[in-house]
Amino acid sequence: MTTRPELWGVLNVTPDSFSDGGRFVDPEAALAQGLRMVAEGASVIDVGGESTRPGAEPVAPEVERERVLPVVAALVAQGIRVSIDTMNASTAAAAVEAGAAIVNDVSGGLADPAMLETVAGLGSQYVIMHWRGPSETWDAVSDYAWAPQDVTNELMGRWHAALEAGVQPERLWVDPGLGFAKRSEHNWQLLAELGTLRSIGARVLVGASRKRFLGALLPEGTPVDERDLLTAVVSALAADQVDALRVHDVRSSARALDVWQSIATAADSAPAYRASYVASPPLDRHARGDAITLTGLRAFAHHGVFDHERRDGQEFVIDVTARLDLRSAGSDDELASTVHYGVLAEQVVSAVEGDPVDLIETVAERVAAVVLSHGAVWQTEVTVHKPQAPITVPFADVSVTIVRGRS
Ligand code: PMM
Repeated sequence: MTTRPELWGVLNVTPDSFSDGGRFVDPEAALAQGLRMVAEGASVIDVGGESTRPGAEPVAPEVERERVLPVVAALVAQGIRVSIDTMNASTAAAAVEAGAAIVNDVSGGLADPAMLETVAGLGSQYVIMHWRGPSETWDAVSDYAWAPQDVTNELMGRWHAALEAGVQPERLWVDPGLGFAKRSEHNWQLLAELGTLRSIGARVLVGASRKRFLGALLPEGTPVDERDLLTAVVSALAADQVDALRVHDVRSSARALDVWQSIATAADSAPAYRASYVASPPLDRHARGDAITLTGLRAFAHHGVFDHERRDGQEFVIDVTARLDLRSAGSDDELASTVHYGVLAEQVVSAVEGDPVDLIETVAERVAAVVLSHGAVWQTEVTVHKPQAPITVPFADVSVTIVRGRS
């Protein structure tokens, strides 16, 4: 079952944010905008009091708190789930005290050394965004060997730091930080390979909304809010891979998710037999050919339609191919990132040696189910050989092969 991602509405109570600077500085206007975004489909309002726009003046934490706290409190009083977008531990603590449920830290705990411990004590959720430093350093730190892998590795480091500080894993989110020390191509690469981020095991938030790499697709001088259509397209295209999307215009992204959801629901309602022969390859084309293969597994069992086969038993030989994305295992060298072939071999043999059945087709289905019980495997090919089958003419081997996958 496909789950629709949440929409987090951006509420910048700053005089100088790049996309909506100055519009919601007045707490009443901010509350009205928050309520509007919730009515349009936002389940979280992300309140920020310091612009992260390149060149923006840093804001003292006291000023930041003066801006955000009345707005956080007013939204919370309306029963709205609030996230506080801050790099300052003191602002995070005050906002959670005022009722915020999430701390969204664009620095992933790097800007304020007190942040991780503070969050650990607060009990709130915590968004670790990918960050390589303040905007004035970006020119010097925007090189990546391969952005999806580098960003994932660096986020993994921050994720471990958060765990070490005492934040429980179920409270953590990760965010690739689109536009932060990333050139245009890096943002597109990250969007193309969001699956890599999922390997961290935390929920994934993505904020593409109105960012410059989208604006680069429009004629020069196009107003920033015309990037909302492009943002909405990103929302729909990323929906399979993320848990939440941080957007300024909730309405257009909610509409885009309606379209995505209608397609996803139709896919879920496909008849069960479809799953038995159609497998969806990973969205990521780079991983589609990856596989673990076991050949010549031997099992002794009592399958067959003849009495002597049931009584005496015979040898069955099994070949199995399990297709799964092996890139994380290849980069982190961790057994936990793949399927243990020794365990898989034992499971296959034990499935074949189970209760006797008439047909090797049935044995093959049993083996396929065992292989697919490993969640990472998206498709399996199983061949069951019966070299001593009761065939009255000389023969070398007889086998059946099936290909099964999850839909
Ligand atoms: N982008 C901005 C600010 N905060 N937080 C997260 N988690 N992810 C983002 O991509 C992100 C963020 C950029 O500025 P904006 O508030 O004007 O969108």
